[in-house]
Amino acid sequence: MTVRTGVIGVGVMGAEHARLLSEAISQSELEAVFDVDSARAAAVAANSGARVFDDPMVLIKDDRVDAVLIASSDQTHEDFVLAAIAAGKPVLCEKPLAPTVEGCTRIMRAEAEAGTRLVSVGFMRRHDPGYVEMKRALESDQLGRPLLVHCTHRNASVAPGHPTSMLISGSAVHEIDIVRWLLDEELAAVTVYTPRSAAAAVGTQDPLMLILESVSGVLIDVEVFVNAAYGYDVRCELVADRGTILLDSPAATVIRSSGSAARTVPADWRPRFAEAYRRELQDWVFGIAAGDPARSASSWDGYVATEVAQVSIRALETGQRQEFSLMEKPSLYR
Ligand code: ISE
Repeated sequence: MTVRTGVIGVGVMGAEHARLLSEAISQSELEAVFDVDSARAAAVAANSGARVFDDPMVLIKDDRVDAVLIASSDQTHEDFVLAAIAAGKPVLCEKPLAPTVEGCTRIMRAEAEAGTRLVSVGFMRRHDPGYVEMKRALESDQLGRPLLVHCTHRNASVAPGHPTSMLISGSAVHEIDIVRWLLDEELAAVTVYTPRSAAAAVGTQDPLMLILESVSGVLIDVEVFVNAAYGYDVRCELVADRGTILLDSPAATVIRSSGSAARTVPADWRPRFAEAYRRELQDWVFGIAAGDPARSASSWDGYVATEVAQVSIRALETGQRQEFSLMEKPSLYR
């Protein structure tokens, strides 16, 4: 079976997903695209032969669209995900599933009413070979129980006035998801620290330091620094009873010259997570073809990420440690 996908939103990430679906993914065709900027949609379609739609809701219902990928602006996600569920179609939604907890809850309710899981959330790090290897090492019991996780998340720069809350809801949300997935447990509480702000950070408190506590007592520190200047850098070190595992920033080459050894650092997340995006889409398409359309991050994971991010923003704003109180996990996701 070939899975024909319609992509809604072909900005930076959506255009990359569209390219992968049309060129790099097996059993996949890019069938349709929509973007609020019709010239952008036409440019993507011209390279792939996809049809351009001027109404995303018509795209979702179209008979030749088997599955929907949503990479439009955050506040539009909920309506498109709900429409895909109503049409009975698998849908992969970029994070956040919805910017509000209420929106995520409505999506979980719609999926429960449909009686089947159709929604995947684009937490691509779950498909990154490095994180997959970390999880495998933890599960093998070679290292014993996890005790601490040290996370670093740096972007080269953001636009002036980037809201400080976005350091949590747009960036640290990846760590929130990946540590839940690695540790296979929920988070219990958060404290957010605000060190001196970087000279390059205009109108933004940057960096932030989050200290998350897991239910079983693992402590996780997350440095989020979005004006790090030198490039994009994501690292993670897990400390366990009998050893540690370090996910370093990977580099294809090291240049040794003039008395130094230099590794290149990517400019942003697209080269760093290129393989993760490819594997995420391939696994999604193979899952749909095999009748198992939602085997990655679920609506439940999307809900938890939004809930934890929102409460962490409250911790930032109040300067107080905050505890998470998640709703009971619906049976569809157990
Ligand atoms: C961006 O929106 C992403 O999702 C990237 O993966 C993340 O690393 C970056 O910090 C965000 O701004």
